[in-house]
Amino acid sequence: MMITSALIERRPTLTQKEFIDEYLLPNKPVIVTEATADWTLWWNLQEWNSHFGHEPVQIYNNLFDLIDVDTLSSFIDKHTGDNREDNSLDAKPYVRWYTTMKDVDFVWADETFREIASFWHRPEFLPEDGYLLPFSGNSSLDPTLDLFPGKGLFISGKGACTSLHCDPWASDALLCQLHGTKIVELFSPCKAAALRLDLVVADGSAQQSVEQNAAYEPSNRDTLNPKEILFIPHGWYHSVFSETDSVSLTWNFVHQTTGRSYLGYLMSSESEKARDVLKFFLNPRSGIQ
Ligand SMILES: O=C(O)CCC(=O)C(=O)O
Repeated sequence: MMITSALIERRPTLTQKEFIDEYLLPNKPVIVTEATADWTLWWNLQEWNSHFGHEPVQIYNNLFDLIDVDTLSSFIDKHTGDNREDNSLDAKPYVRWYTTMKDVDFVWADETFREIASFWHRPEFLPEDGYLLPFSGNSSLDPTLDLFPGKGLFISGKGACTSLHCDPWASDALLCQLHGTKIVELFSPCKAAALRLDLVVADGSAQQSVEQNAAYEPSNRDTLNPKEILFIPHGWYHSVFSETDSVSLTWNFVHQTTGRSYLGYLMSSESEKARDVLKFFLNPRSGIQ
């Protein structure tokens, strides 16, 4: 099949105004390459293991179904590096170690994020305030400290993937690549209907038939490298393949700039499914540390 997908636009840095006017408002993906220049979180898997290996983490399948809870060191031993247990083509387990997203006790990553807070900072292109999700009122938010929906560490072995999906809550996302490389495919919202989405989302096996059909070619296909930040706009279906063992840091948000789509989502029956998460993040204080 001829691949004609475009690369994702890359910018070294962006001001907040440039980010809002050129990407957030027009709902367009971008990779920012130098916004993390002074972060110091470039740990390899052994370093993550030595800092947090004893911690229990959330382990998911190729989408967002929780399949296990195990220690990080056990996951790293079994599913990464040369000792990788699983060389089959089956979906490989994936650590998606989220911080608190609803009012229940769980193996959330909150404490780990507190411990790494001094090793990174809010990318300067991202607004400090004006958030609708989490609802921040007049306060500013800091992703190193405050809770955001979908905030977490994604840790995966070579060959693991996150199958085609669209992020919930009509939210935008940042995916910051800390270690290893990932191949990212993005489908613009105008392709959504053609993807027969309910089938693809409900059953990861449909992914393959989508990939084999030229009509479903991604709008963009690119490799996300260490230190780069990918902006994934709301309504864009995407899949992500770990080309190597990988560590990423991610969070979702809705800024007032995209409030109109968010309002449409809140008024739709779709938002019913996310009632617990919305309730948690719409309480002005619950996400703010
Ligand atoms: O990095 C990944 O595997 C998945 C990232 C993603 O798709 C997301 O955060 O929505």
